Amino acid sequence: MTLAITETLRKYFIMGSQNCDRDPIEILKVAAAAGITAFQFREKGEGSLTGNKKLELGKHLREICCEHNIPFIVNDDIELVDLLEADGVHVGQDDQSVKYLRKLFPNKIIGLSVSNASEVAKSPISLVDYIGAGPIFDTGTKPDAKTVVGLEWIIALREQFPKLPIVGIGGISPKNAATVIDAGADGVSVISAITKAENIKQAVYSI
Ligand code: TZP
Ligand code: MG
Repeated sequence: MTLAITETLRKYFIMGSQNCDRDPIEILKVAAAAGITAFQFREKGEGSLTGNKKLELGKHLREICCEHNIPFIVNDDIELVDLLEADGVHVGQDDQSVKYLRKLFPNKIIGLSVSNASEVAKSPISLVDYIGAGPIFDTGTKPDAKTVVGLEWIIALREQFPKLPIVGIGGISPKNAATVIDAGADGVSVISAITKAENIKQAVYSI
């Protein structure tokens, strides 16, 4: 059974090996069994794998998502989208244009990060399946994260786009996840709340 995109976004786990001090394959297995609704392979930044090692890890993670019927989304790397037969791709403002991606992947999930009103103004919102809004809270995971935008950003986006699937990102944890949903997001995307959790199963339940 395929979930609607808004349901898919509800517990959206993002991870690359650089985020893990345990085996990423084991982390994803536990998170998938515990009920994440989507996964993004984001192998980038300091300490990340490249080339064949990146591809090999991606294959393992993709397989786990297949077994659990969880959409597998690739961050940025268009070549990997094809090689891993991903369900979708997520890009930021400075990556491949959404127009180009939509031509390339007419039927895949396309997600776009937006952090402020001027980014929204220059983005072809009608061509994306969802937007990632943030950073909502302080995050130690992304050194070059943009200015923290707070829950106000979710509220503003929801007002402007009543029907657009929105997922919050940045500093989201079991402690504050509900506030992101209450502000109008369809879901939360998290990295460290799961990769660094003592009890991954519990973390997935509580976001
Ligand atoms: N984009 C904006 S904040 C962020 C990304 C990829 C990092 C989110 O990581 P965490 O650990 O959930 O704060
Ligand atoms: Mg990017």
